[in-house]
Amino acid sequence: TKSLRETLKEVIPAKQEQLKKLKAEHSQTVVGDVKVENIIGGMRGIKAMLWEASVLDPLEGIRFHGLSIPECQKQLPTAPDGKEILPESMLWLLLTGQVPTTEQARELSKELAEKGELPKFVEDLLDSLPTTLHPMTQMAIGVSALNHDSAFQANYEKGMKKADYWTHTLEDSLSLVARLPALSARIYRNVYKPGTDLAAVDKNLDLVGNYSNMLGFGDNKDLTEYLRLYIAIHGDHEGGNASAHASHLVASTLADPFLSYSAGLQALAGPLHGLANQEVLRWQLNMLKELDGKVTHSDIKDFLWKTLKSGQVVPGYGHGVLRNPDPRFIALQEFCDTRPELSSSPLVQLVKQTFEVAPDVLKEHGKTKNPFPNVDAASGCVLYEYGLKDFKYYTVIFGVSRALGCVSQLVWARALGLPLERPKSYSIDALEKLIKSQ
Ligand code: CMX
Repeated sequence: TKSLRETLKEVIPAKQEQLKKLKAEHSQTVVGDVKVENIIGGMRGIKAMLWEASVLDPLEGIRFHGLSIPECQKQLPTAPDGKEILPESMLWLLLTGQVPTTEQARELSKELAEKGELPKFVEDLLDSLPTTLHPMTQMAIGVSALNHDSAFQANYEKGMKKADYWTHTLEDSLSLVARLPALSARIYRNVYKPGTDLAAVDKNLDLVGNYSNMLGFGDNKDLTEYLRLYIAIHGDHEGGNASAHASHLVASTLADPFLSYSAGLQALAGPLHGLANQEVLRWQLNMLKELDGKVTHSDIKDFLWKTLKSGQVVPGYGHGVLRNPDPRFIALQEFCDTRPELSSSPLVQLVKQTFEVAPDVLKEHGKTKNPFPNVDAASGCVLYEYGLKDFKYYTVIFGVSRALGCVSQLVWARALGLPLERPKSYSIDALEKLIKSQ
């Protein structure tokens, strides 16, 4: 069986060659144009980034190295006691473009568990933060501080060769992913369960088995399975989304994976991005309370209009790229359908019923380009039903997941020698001048 490092050593030269050929033959080929609406409209639709691990189709949703979510669910190894995708398998796929064998996935689980302890100073740093500080801010601080031990930075200072960049980036990336469960669980303990014991990293458990255990939910096998699925399928969503793009931009300065991913987390903490899952739950719980158990389609419709008329967005609906229901939302709904305790929950039912009503209301409202649910519409209600009710914490779980894609791209960016990002910007005056000169 080949190790992760051996597999990467094999696949990287072919990709380097492919890019070299593309550059030589097509550097001047035009693949799109830039309109003023793109410049003032958040760069939507501009084809401007190279991102290896996944590509998002507006109608079909995400594919990881060509594999759709249902294909990943069929092909990627699971935990020994589980049926859901193991995030380690997803990480292997994102990094190498290959489906790992069960043995390869187990080896990666073992390596991550061995590297999973936090340095003492990071534990002390997290313990010193006020519990009123948002868990996402704490996470970004903790991840940033892990750069103390960055192999990339240490070797860069020693003057390493460019050809060695990716190997040290890979070591940092694995160390970052390995430490996220202990880091994130410590934040959870400090904020929501102060004074309780925190389990140590168990060398025999997979990444999420450990995470769930350290969160205090180790006995809840259903929640652990849900977290595996959630973390695997949130892992990457091509490069232009705010967290991936922020992480990629910072990485393009040759900042190490810890600093780069800390920037990704800061972007994830915004309400239009990762924070939406906490907003969805708050909003659905309010709806449940206000409708007082008597939930009909017409009641949901009225509630949706009330939200829209008060000038707020319907959280969990809409997307910058997608134009259909998000396949990640569908995968999470299917998880709920297979478990009686979830399918009978009024909250989970309400999420489903909202899906039956909201697209038509949003179409009638007429603003959003995508009236369908994104992944955040479903993710929080399951956590809530399984007893993880602290919804300010939910984006941290997204943050554990999104690292998989961001670090995979970082390894590829170093292996392919991608340059510093530096797009051109214009002031309004300069843009007007540019338009006149056309
Ligand atoms: N409810 C009401 N109005 C919405 C809407 C929604 N769910 N989604 C978009 N709109 C509005 C926008 O606010 C915008 O209005 P203005 O013209 O007044 O500014 C208009 O429709 C056009 O927006 P769009 O092009 O369809 O959407 P964007 O690409 O600008 O934004 C997103 C995408 C996700 C930020 C937006 O749909 C939204 O705010 N959704 C709710 C929050 C959410 O669920 N975020 C999570 C996204 C998933 C993730 O990345 O984590």
